[in-house]
Amino acid sequence: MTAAEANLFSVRIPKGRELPERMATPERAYFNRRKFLERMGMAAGVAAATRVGLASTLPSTLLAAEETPKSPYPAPRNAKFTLDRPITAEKVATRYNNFAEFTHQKEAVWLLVDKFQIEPWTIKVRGLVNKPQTIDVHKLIREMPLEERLYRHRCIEAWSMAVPWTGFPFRKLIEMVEPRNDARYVRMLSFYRPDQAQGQQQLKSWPWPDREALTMQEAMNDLAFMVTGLYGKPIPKQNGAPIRIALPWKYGFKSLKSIEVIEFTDQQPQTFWHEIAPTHHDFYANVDPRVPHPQWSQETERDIETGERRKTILYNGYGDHVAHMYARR
Ligand SMILES: Nc1nc2c(c(=O)[nH]1)N[C@H]1C(S)=C(S)[C@@H](COP(=O)(O)O)O[C@H]1N2
Ligand SMILES: [Mo]
Repeated sequence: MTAAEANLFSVRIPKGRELPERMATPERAYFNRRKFLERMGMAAGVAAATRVGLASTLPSTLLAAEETPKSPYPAPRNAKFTLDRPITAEKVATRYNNFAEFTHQKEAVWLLVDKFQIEPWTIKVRGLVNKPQTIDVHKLIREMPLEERLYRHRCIEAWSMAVPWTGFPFRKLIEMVEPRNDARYVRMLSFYRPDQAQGQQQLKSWPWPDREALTMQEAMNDLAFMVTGLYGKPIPKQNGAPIRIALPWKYGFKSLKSIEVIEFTDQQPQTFWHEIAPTHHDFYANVDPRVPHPQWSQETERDIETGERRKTILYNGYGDHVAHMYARR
C-alpha cells in the first residue's frame, strides 16, 4: 500500500447523520463540502485513489459529498425591480415581524421560533389541477430559476420596509401543476403546530391555520413571488421559512408565510383575517391610501428602520404591473 492509500484508509469518513448539527440544518446550503474535504486533506486522497483505480472501493458517502450541488444563494438580482427608498437593514427586517403563530409582539417573534421545525418540509398541491402532487421544498428550490427582487412591503398597520427577497415567480409553480380550466382561485395554507408555535397554543379559538387566497389572474401576475431567501441567504424562520409568498401590491397579511398547502378552487375561498375581522380585511386587500382602516388613515406609512413617514401609493407603487386586473371591478 502506498502512502496515499494508507492515508485514505486511515481517514474517518463523516457519514451524513454524524455531521455536526450545524451542517445538518438548512445552512448546509452554504456549506461547501469540497472545501471541507480539502481542509480535511481528503480531496487529495480521493484524487489519488481515482488515479490508481481505487474509486470503486471508496465509501459512497465520500463520493456523494463530492457531487453535492452548491448553494443557490445569493441568486442574481432581477434589475427590473427597483426601489424608491433604501433597503431596510437586515437586522431590522428580521427582528420586527408579524407572525401570529408565535406572538403578537413584533420584536419577539425571532426569539420564539427555535422549536419550529422546517426540516423536512413539503408543499401539498391539490384541487383543480391535472398534476396534484406533494413537493419537497429543497427539490423545488433546485428546480426553479431563483432570482433576487427588491420589493417594498406595506403592512395594513401602516408600517413599511423594503427588502431583497430570493425566490421564483409563483406562475412557474402553477404552470408545473397544470391547473384545470375551471380553477378560478388559488388558496394557500400555512401550518398548525401548537406544540411548536406558542401563539397557536394561546389563541386557541382562532381559525388556524392562517390561509390566504388570490384569483388565478393575480397568482399568475409577474409580481406574485414565491420566496425562499432573504438578504442573499435562506429565509429565516421568523420571516416565513422555508417558503412564503410576497405580494407587494397588497397589504402584508396577504403574503402568507410558511406555506404547506396550495389548493386550486372554483369558489372564492374564505380567508383567515377576513374571517376574524371582515370589516378590516377585504379579499383583495390592495394597498390604497384613499380607503382608511376603521381605526386609522392609510394615507401615510412609517419606515420601520428610520421611523420616517412617507405617502402611501396606490397598489404600493406597483400600479403598472397590477392596475389592469382591477380596472372593471
Ligand atoms: N403564516 C403567517 N403568515 C403571515 C403572517 C402571520 O401572522 N402568519 N402575518 C402577515 C403580515 S400581517 C405581515 S405584515 C407579513 C410580515 O412579514 P415579515 O415578518 O417577514 O415582515 O407576513 C404576513 N404573513
Ligand atoms: Mo401586516
